[in-house]
Amino acid sequence: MTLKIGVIGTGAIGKDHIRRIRRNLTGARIVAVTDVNAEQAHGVVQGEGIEARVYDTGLDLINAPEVDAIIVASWGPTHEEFVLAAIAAGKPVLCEKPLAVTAEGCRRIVDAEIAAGRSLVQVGFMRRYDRSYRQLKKVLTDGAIGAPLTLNCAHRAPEAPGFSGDMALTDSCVHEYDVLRWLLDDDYVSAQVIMPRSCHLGEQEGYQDPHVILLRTRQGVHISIESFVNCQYGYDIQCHVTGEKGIASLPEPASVHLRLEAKSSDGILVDWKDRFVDAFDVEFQEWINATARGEMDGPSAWDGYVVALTADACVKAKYSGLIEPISLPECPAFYGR
Ligand code: NAI
Ligand code: NAD
Ligand code: ISE
Repeated sequence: MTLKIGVIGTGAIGKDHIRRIRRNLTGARIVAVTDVNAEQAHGVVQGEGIEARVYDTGLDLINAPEVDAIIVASWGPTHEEFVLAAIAAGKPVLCEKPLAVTAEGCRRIVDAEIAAGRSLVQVGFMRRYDRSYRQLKKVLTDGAIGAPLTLNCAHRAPEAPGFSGDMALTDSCVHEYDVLRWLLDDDYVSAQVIMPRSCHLGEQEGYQDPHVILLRTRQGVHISIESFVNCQYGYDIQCHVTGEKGIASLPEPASVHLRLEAKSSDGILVDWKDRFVDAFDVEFQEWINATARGEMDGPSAWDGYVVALTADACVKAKYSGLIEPISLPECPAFYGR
């Protein structure tokens, strides 16, 4: 069976997902697209040479009879409406992060999915599908370094086009909030945000950069995340876990080691698309396979909601200067945790 997919949003990442489904993956076909910029949507259909109908609105696409499943890759503030409409139509939906721009919006999605009685929603937290994070998780699960005690992480990007305000806490570090609780199989109880001296590039754009985010988990693990989105030198994701008897570090992306002109060096990637290209492929292939079986086994609406509550606590902590509690409601049995 070929899964017939409709894509909402044909911008940077929507276009990329269409390309990967057409060229790299199996079991699915793009049959419909839409974008508020209709010209761009038509351009993507032509450019990729796909036979897909261009719809006027996301709601038309969701309700189109030929569409089996939906990918939401439009701007964050549009996600909630589209995910709720997909649930109402009874169609599986993979929504790029954030699930919704407020925790209340995420909760509405959780409640709607439970009321529908079927798992339909997956959130685009692709790091869970990254080979290096999966390797690190296996080391922890196997108990190789004993119980994890502290984590030292970094989310560094060379530049942050379009960033403003607290987006480091609400837009990019959401990947850390998700992948670290998945890695530890734990949940957060508190957040603190420390603001070091700001870099010039952040200051020019009117926002603080870097931030240091401190999270504590139920099991008492202490996590430190350096978020630095104007670091200039590369796109660099780090995660080092100190356990009772050893340290496990996220493997570096493979690169040819050079000894050249009196220097010994390794390359560093600069674009998140390159760093996680394989993870996106695995994420979408696994989603297509599970959806074709009538299942849903990726990051859930509940995970999207927990991440939103964590982001809210981090923003609160940034301005209060205090350690802010993260009070998670009990996970509904529907999400099986
Ligand atoms: P973008 O701005 O390049 O593309 C968004 C597209 O959505 C635009 O073409 C825009 O015209 C369209 N759009 C906006 N509102 C719409 C609506 N109501 N109906 C139809 N189309 C609409 O943005 P980008 O970078 O592609 O990001 C899209 C989403 O992907 C965001 O939610 C972002 O957070 C997420 N994202 C996820 C990443 C990841 O690592 N998983 C990385 C980058 C983005
Ligand atoms: P983008 O601005 O390049 O593309 C967004 C597209 O959505 C635009 O083409 C816009 O016209 C369209 N759009 C907006 N509102 C729409 C609507 N109501 N109906 C139809 N189309 C609409 O943005 P992007 O970089 O592609 O990011 C899109 C989403 O992907 C964001 O939610 C972002 O957070 C997420 N994202 C995730 C990752 C990741 O690592 N998982 C990386 C980048 C972006
Ligand atoms: C972007 O929004 C993402 O989601 C990327 O994965 C992230 O690492 C990048 O820094 C963000 O801007």
